[in-house]
Amino acid sequence: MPRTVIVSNRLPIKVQRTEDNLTFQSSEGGLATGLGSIYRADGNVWVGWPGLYVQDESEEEYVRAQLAEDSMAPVFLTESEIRDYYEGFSNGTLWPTFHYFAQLAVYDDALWQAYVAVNEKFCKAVLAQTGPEDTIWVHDYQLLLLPEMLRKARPNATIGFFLHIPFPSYELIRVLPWRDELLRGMLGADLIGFHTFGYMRHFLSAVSQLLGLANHNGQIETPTRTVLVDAFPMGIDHARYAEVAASAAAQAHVSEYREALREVRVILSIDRLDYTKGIAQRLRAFELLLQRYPEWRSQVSLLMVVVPSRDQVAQYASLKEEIDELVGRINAQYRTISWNPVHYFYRSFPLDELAALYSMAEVAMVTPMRDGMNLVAKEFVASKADQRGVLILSERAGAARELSDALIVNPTDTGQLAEALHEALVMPEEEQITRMANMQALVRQYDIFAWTKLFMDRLAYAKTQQLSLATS
Ligand code: GDG
Repeated sequence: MPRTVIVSNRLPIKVQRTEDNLTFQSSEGGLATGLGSIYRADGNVWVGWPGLYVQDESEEEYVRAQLAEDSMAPVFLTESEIRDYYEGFSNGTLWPTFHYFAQLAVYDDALWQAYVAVNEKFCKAVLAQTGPEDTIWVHDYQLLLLPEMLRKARPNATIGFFLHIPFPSYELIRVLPWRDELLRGMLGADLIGFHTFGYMRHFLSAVSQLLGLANHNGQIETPTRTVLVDAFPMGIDHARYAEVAASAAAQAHVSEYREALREVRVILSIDRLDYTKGIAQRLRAFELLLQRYPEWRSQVSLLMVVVPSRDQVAQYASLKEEIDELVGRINAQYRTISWNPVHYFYRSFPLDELAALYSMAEVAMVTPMRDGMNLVAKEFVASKADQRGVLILSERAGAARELSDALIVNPTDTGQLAEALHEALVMPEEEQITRMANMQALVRQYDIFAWTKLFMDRLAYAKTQQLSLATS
C-alpha cells in the first residue's frame, strides 16, 4: 500500500538531554496536530531533525528506535550543519529575503553549499523511507531544494510542498544569487501551496520571469511535467483552543491575573522574538496612545510575551536589547505605584496560561511587518467564548486576507496603530460581538484539519492530472 511521508526541518518532538538519559516530549505545535492523523497512520512516517546532537552511534540507534515508536524518523545534523544550513542560509539569507528585510540577508556561498548538502541529507533519509509510488509532503523554506532532489530519484512519487512564510515579490527573489536553483527545487513538486493568493502570484511571476515558464490558472508547464500552484490558508485546532480557554485550569489563571491587575484593561501581544513581528513598533504605538490619550493611563496595560527565539543570531540579540530599552523607557516614564504600563515577559507560557491570557485580554495586537499567516491572531479569536474582545491585525499578515473583521492596520504607521488601540478600547460591545462572531465562524470552519484535508485532496488530484497527461 502506498505510504505518506511528511518532511520538515524539525520533528514534532522535543528531545532533551538530562544528566544520565534522554527525555522525549511530543510538541503541541499546530502543524503536528493537523498532520497527526496522517503521519501516525499505519506505515506512515514524519522525517526531520530531532533537535538534538547525538554523541555516538549507539545513541543514534537508541533515538531512532524511540522515535520509530511514534512514527518518526530522524535526520541527524551536526552543530556545523545547524550553524550553516539552518542559522546561516535558512535564517540568515532566506528568512530576511522572504520577509522583505533584504538588507539583513547574507550572501555566502559556503552557507549555500551547506544548505544544498543538508537538503541532500534529507533526501537520502526520505528515500530510505519511501517506495516509488509513495506520497511525500515537504514543508517550508529550509527544504526548498528537496522536491526536485526527490523527483530525480522517484519520478513517479506524489510530491507536495507547502511554504509557511510569505513568498515575496520577484524584485526580492531576483537579488538572490541562487534564485534559479531555489525555484527549480520547488518545481520538483506536483503541488506547491502558499498561505495566500498574493504569495502564489509572486511565485508564479518569479517562475515566469526567471525561468521563462508560463502558467495557466496556476498550472505551470515545465518541459516534462505540470505543477499545480494554489493557496491554502492554514488554520488552527479551533475546538482545542476554545476548550482549553474555557477549562477550569485556564479560568483559575484568569481569576488570579484579574485579581493582580484589578480593573486595568489588557492589551495582549504574543510573538517569538523576531524583527518581522513588529514588536518594537508596537511598543512605540502603545507609548503614543498614552501620550495622545492620557485618560488611558492607569486604565490599560500592555501585556507583552516575547518567546525567546534564535537569540544566538546578532540581529535577534540587538532586537532584544531594543525591546528591553523601550519597555524600560515607557515604564519609567508612566508607571505609578499601583499601575504598570507594560508587563513584559521574555519566556514562553504553558498552553493553559497562554489560553488564560487570550481569554482575559480585551484587545490583541497582532501587528507584524510581514508574517506568512500568523496563528496567534486565530488562537485569540478561538479563545473568546463570550465573543467580546477586539483583534488589531496587520495588513501584512497572511491572516488579514481572512480575518477582515479585525481592525486592519499598517504596522509601520505608529499613529494609525495608536488610533486603532483607542478605537478598540472604546468599541461598543455589540460591535465587538458581531466582528468576533464572524471571525469565529471562519476560524472554526477552516481549521487545521480542513486545511490538511484540502491540501492532501488537491495533491491527489494533481497526481491524477499528471497521470492523465502522461497517458494522453
Ligand atoms: C510560521 C510563520 C505561520 C507563542 N508563544 C507561546 C506559544 N506560542 C505559539 C502560538 C502559535 C505559535 O507559537 C506561533 O505561530 P505563528 O503563526 O504566530 O508564528 P511563527 O512561529 O513565526 O510560524 C507564520 C506559521 O509558521 C504556520 O504556517 O502562521 O506566519 O512565520 O501557535 O500559540 N505557545 C505556548 N506558549 C507561549 O508562550 N504554549
